[in-house]
Amino acid sequence: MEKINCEDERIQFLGQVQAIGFLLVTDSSGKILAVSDNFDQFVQGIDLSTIIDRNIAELNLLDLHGKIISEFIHSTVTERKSAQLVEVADQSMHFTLSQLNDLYYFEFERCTRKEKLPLSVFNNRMMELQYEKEHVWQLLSKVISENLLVDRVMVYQFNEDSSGVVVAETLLSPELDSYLGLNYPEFDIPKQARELYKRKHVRFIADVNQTPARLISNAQHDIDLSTISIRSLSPIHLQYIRNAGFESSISFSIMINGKLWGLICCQHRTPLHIDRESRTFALMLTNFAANRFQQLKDKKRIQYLQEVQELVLLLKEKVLLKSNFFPELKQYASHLQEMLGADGIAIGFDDGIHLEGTTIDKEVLRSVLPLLREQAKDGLFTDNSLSNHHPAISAVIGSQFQGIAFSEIDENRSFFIIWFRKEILLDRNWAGKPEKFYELDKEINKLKPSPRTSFNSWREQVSGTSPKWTNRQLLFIERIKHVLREGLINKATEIDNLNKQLIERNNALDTYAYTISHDLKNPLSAIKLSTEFLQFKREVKPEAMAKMTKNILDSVDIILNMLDKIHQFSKASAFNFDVETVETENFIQEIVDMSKHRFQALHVDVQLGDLVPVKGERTLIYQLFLNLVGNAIKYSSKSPNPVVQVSSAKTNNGTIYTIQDNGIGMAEEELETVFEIFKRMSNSTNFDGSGVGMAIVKRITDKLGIDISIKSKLGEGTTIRLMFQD
Ligand code: BLA
Repeated sequence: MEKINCEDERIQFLGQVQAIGFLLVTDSSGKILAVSDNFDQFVQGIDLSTIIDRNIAELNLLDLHGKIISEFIHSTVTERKSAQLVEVADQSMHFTLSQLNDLYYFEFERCTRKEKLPLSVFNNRMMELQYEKEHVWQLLSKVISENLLVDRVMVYQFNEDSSGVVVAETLLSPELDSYLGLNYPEFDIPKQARELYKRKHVRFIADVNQTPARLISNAQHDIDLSTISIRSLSPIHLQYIRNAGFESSISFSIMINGKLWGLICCQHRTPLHIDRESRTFALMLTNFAANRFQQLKDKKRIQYLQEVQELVLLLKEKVLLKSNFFPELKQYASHLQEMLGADGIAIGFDDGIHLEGTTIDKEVLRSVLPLLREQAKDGLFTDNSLSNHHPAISAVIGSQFQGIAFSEIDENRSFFIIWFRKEILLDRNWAGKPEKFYELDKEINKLKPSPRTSFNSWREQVSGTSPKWTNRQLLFIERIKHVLREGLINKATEIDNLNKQLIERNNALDTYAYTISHDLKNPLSAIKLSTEFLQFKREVKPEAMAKMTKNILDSVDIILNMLDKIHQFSKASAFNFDVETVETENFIQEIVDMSKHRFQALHVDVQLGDLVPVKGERTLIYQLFLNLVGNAIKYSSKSPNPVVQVSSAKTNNGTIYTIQDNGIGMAEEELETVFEIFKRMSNSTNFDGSGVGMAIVKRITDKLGIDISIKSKLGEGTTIRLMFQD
């Protein structure tokens, strides 16, 4: 037989209001479309059967307020509400005019309160709530209990599966059983009711046994009573209240961040019509408490985030800076475990696995790793009921662990963290066995749900789960993953940098190694030339003698200087050269003379312009010019009118040197390879050389950060430009 579900009941279209008031519904012109059939009990002298289709103004009952009503109807604002106390046939009533879609609702409700609530009461209650640090809900239930004087006030929190649990309670009568900690199934407050309660924040029933008034209507559609305070509640729910042993109830929505977080549920054993003003007061207190609760929650969240931040800083400082951080990270395993409220933790890195707390053993862990990876999305997999959701994983690691959080930090390094949570057997106490009963509705021949009759505590053992990972904890996992991943990447760049340094150092070593074999040749050949000269000439004029010996001694100095640098370099683990201002003037002439001798190029016209001092390391700068000026002289020595020009100038951001010759030049297509070692230009075969000089030049300019550019034309000459930084 067909079953009707709880959530199918159209609770706002049932067309009934409570007998504590009456309702008129009009269209925008004031024409009455519906009236509750108890109208004539409140207003005498008007025949109920004549009301429909008349204009509400004709009823005269609204004389006093006609102006307000017509203003209301003709204003352009939608969704308005106004409430005030009015006298209807000598009765004090709360009158509310509201609009929903195209309909206007004139709602009258008896006023039961004798005197107005003093503002000071409200203020004091708010202050109390504002100072509460821990038990906001308990305090709220007490405050509401004192003000509404109902037998039971409960704070009911929705669980994630929409079942709910009583988290705070105040009982006025000690003989009532406490419901604190009891769970209620999802269908006690079905979906459509929860949806409605998001929009309308108070509902109540003054007497579950009072016959409701029915709406008489000729409207096209059922009238939507969503926003009507005196709406009579669902008959199924009224039966529920009766079954629980109560005759009246009232509830308020607890809204947090736009979500229905829970309800304040009040029950009373006898009929009780709580006045509209008291309801509004209780709702305001509820909203106030919700804000306070949110505030405290935010505070705790910030506190947690601070703790996370502290741990992150600690990891960065103590772990990630270490060259091998796995051993250091191990020290923080228990900290990481605690922050997540886990029973055990496993940290894997390369082939190592570190375990702490209660975990599975390493071999089992290795075998389950592929399964975890399979489930992970963006390197994350969490669950709190493995045997139910992932039996294959549960089979490997065993049913004692139901909770797992797997975070893959770097798959290549097999770097991961796994948190474990043990199963906990929960006693879940229900207010009555959470079962729906169905009875046959003969009229429609369908099975209708009906509320349970026993609310005696019923204990359920919940197995196969461990506590859920909260959003905050998931955030923590993400944060740690991010930090460690970043650390790992930095580590990689650090190693990269180290490699670069090593290469640089090798380059520098190379430079000096080439120098030994190459550049020592210059001063050595100068010595050789001078000595040969002295050998040949029996009688040497004192000036010539002085010049020759000076040449020899200078060359020896250069050689000694170079050897000294090489020695220093091989001694020092890090080759840090001194940058100083180098007076090129002091040695360029010397280089010119030496090169002319060496390349038998005395005829080359070397024109030296301004020689501005530059910044760099002495020996390297010397070698740089030795090679460049030497080349210019060598490769122009066989040209018809060889001219070499060396000049310099200061610019805005450095010093520019130009070394220009009109020698053999280089083919454009060969320019690209000019800096390669042992590379000789095809037109240079008639010249002495090894193909090392320009490679050295390049290394020196790289090392000292000098910009070098070459312009050359085959048969016309070469211009080299050096840009020294200040
Ligand atoms: C509504 N059910 C409600 C409401 C509460 C509860 C508070 C809101 C209406 C009100 O304020 O009375 C349930 N009351 C509780 C709970 C506690 C309490 C959980 O005191 C404990 C703290 N109810 C059933 C079944 C159905 C059902 C089987 O048991 C469905 C077939 C329906 N409950 C039901 C419906 C409403 C409801 C339809 C909406 C009532 C309405 O607004 O018209």
